[in-house]
Amino acid sequence: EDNDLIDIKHYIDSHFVKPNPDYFGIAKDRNVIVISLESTQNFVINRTVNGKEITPFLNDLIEESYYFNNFYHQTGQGKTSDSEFIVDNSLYGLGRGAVFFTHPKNEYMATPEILANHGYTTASFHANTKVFWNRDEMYQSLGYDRFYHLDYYDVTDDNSIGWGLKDIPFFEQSVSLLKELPQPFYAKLITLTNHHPFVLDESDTFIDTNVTESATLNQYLATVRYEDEALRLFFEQLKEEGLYDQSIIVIYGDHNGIIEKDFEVLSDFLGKEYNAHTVVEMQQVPLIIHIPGQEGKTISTVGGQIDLKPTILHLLGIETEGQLNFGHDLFSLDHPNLAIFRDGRFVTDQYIFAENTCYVKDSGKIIDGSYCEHYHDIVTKELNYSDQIIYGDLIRFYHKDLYDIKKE
Ligand code: GP9
Ligand code: MN
Repeated sequence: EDNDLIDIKHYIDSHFVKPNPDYFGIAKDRNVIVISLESTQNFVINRTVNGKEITPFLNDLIEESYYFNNFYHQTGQGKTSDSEFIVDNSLYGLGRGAVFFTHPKNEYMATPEILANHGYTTASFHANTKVFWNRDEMYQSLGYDRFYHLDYYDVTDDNSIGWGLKDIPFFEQSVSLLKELPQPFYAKLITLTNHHPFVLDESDTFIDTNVTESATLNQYLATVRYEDEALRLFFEQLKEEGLYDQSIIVIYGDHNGIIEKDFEVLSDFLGKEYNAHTVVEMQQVPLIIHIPGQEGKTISTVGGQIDLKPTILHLLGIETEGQLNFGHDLFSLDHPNLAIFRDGRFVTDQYIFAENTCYVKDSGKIIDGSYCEHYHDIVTKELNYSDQIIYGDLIRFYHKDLYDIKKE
């Protein structure tokens, strides 16, 4: 097993890309507020229904943030928990099952643990039972000091819908908890209202979204609009509590909300042909990195959730060279522009590969498979290596040999 690790480490080390010096450390010592947006796909950004924006707040926010408009979710059956796993570890989830359930006792080297070693308080906020997705157990292995789960929230019939506490009261109550945390902190907040079956109270419905023949898609657009309002209020509260200026806010979508049965309707709604290329595009989720005091810009690097760990650590001025990360800093000028999906599909700056077909990324035209061939080896290798790390619990060797030595 030690030998497997040596090969893997060699592969990762040889694919390391240097941070961009213009961005390295620009958020040093700031709080990090990570917001996982339930089922939020990128197509809602800057789109209107009946002349009204679906995400008016986010549309304004991206004008003063780093907005990644070529960013993909990479989750599998573990849904939200997979996104959490990928984001915090820069490892892939598993091809079957959810790592949060199958390997919670492994040794990891996750962002919260690393930041705890740098004096950060680390916490996750989510108004569901602590055992859901086995979070209470897995969070300990990821290095979260605190988990504010259902028991910490005041949940009533009035302030809940669907899966539980609505996003607006969730953020309100979370701010009260957040302001008590010793700073700097790494805090992850996970929303819930925009979850299938996308139910909403009349009073929380801000736009008329009866625009497609899919009731699910229509309701989805309305719950996304509600989530956007919750974010707007959350930013106001951060400012009121004096938490805004000394923080950076990282917002990403966890995975698709619209599933296969509605792909065709969604393609129509987006004005696209329904094919494997369009379905890959649907795997885009928003990534917004808001750094108060910085203008930001739109960045079109092709990346995925796997890239967030090195991206965040580099913004905080923490080196990641030598870590076992499959992702790359999204600000790096040498980012490989590759997003690998768990099922082997992938996106590059030029091509999309899906259903054994190579497409030109921008036009959607089918081209000779040889154009995509060069990537197959990398894709297979990365997914296999990541699986080996998880199934073999290989990071425990890494700790022993390298990580602990580095810490001393
Ligand atoms: C549950 C929430 C939703 O706590 O994170 O989980 P999902 O079904 O999206 O994986
Ligand atoms: Mn989810």
